[in-house]
Amino acid sequence: MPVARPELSDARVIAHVDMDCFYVQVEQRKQPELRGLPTAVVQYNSWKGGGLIAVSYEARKYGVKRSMRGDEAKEVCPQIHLVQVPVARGKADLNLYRNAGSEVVSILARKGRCERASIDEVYLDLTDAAKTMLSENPPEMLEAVDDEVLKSHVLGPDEDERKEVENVREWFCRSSAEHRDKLLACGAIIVADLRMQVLKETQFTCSAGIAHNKMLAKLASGMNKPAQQTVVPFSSVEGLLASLPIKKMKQLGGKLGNSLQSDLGVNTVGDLLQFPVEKLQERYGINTGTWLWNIARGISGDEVEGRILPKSHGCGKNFPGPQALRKITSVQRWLNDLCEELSERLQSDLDQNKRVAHTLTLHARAYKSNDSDSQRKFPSKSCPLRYGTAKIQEDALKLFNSALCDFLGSHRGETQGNPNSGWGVTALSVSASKILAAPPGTASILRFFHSCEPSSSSSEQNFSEIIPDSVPLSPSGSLSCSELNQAGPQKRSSAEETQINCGSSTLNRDDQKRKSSNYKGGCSILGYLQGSKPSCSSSKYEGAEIAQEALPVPPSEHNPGRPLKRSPEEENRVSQPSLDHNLQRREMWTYKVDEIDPSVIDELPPEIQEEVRGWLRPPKRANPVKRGSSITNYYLPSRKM
Ligand code: TTP
Repeated sequence: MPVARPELSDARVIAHVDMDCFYVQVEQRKQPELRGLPTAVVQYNSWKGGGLIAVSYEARKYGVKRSMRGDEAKEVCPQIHLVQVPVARGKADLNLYRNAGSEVVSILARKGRCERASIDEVYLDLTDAAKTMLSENPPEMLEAVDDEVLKSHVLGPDEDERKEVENVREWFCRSSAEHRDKLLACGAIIVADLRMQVLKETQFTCSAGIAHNKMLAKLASGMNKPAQQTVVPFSSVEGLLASLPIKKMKQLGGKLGNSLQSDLGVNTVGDLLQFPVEKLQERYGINTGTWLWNIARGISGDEVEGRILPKSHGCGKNFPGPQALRKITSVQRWLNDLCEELSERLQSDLDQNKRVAHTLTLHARAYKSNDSDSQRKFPSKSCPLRYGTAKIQEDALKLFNSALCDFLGSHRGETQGNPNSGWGVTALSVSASKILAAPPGTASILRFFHSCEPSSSSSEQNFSEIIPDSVPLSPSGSLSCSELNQAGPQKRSSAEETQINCGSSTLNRDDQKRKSSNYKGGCSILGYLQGSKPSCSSSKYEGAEIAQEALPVPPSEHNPGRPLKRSPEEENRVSQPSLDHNLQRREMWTYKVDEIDPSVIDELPPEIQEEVRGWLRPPKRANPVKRGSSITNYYLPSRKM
């Protein structure tokens, strides 16, 4: 639902930058021989050569469109080069394009607040940079204006201005211009420069819109493509909106736009001007009514959010027609693949950006084969996200089972005996959201355990306890799942919360125990590392025991690949917990203490640093361990995990 926000100031300078035929450009950079040739990127499947998802401007001249199949594109443009999207785990692998988008964002973010709006679009708030330029180096004082600036399109100056301005150079350099237009001119000069930097550093072209708010900037960026920019002076807003078809406006492409057309006879955004705000509010509610009244006047107070990283991560796949999944085992297989990819992306987000996601959501599209009520939506379900591929897979399957129960509704009885009958899944996706900065030390702890654990699953187990749950246990003690409105914010009301308690999908007591033993500020590191143990132990002995379990000594000449073997006396001591026993365990924990990278400890929360340092005080040892042979190697960043 659109949100009505008053315009903060009409002297803001906002740019929307959109890459040109982005996937094609990424592929052309990989294969430079394709540059300048009609090219399209195809999401391959065997039906008619797969679907086109990006089309070069050269191919568009021949009438090739994104909606076409590969075979159709060949018919209208026989010389077209079709490049397939890379495939991993049986589905499109978009990492290449995501990373290319990140390269661009890092350049565009140099001049102001930057919001990554999609894989290839960015909003910039250049107000401060434009103000600085206007005060220090105003365009009217420039001896030469860059060619890229002069290629800008300045939207329809009104009659008075037209007399005054004969060409783009004059528009940029007018000393008589209004202050807000002078700021826009500075913004456009900055954007032209940024676009040149993007081209030089990445070989990609992009187009941009420069205006006083996000809505107008976005409208303008698509007006002149490829590799051009369009400026919307204040005086041209009314003219721009007067002829803009209502469906072209973001958020008016669907039901709301249909209603405006059929119920109010509104065809262009400008047509909305005739309706008083009360009438629009009465018909569409206070918020939407106010928003409609605002957009008719080019008013939009949305701010550029300072966010260059994605808000969520998602992996999905469609299973059209005969490919629909009809068995739990097939769903599980695909879910496992999707969760594996999601887990990898969460891991690299944590490593690179020190961020953790807190909510796991499952979405699907499905049908019931023997039900006339085929409109029923497959509910989306979410739960707190536990890190580690196996845990994400396990939770995603539980969410699916729970959603399937709800979806089947009254048919549940019939299908419970055979959950593999009577339904088909045509799309499946998992996403991770509510991404926040990781608590200090999280990444180090994870690296620490990943480095030392021979099997990733046990390290994942430990790490999963580090993530605070986003949803508390429900009063009954079972883990809550909530249905999410896919389009809206992930706000959870108690009414929305539904427990997973459907047959095999009920989360087990181990899950509950883990939830209740999460780290609470001030507890020991044990709370971070071992959710199934008492979370707030004050005993270093227990700490040593856990550390020992969590840190198998890596193979070395002192320990050739198997646990330390105890002597008979040691065995005796182990059978009776005693001070000696503690020391023995402590000895095992401190076995390679002098080789532990202190920076790992520095990153832990202060309240547990002291405790850990207590464990790590180097004991006097008769036989120092040979350096380079053991845990040090496991910590080295260059070590391949
Ligand atoms: P767009 O920005 O919509 O389009 P584009 O960059 O290919 O072309 P234009 O110059 O007209 O902006 O999409 C960006 C990329 O996202 C696009 O290159 C491919 C991908 N994409 C899909 O995979 N599926 C889709 O349905 C759309 C619209 C885009």
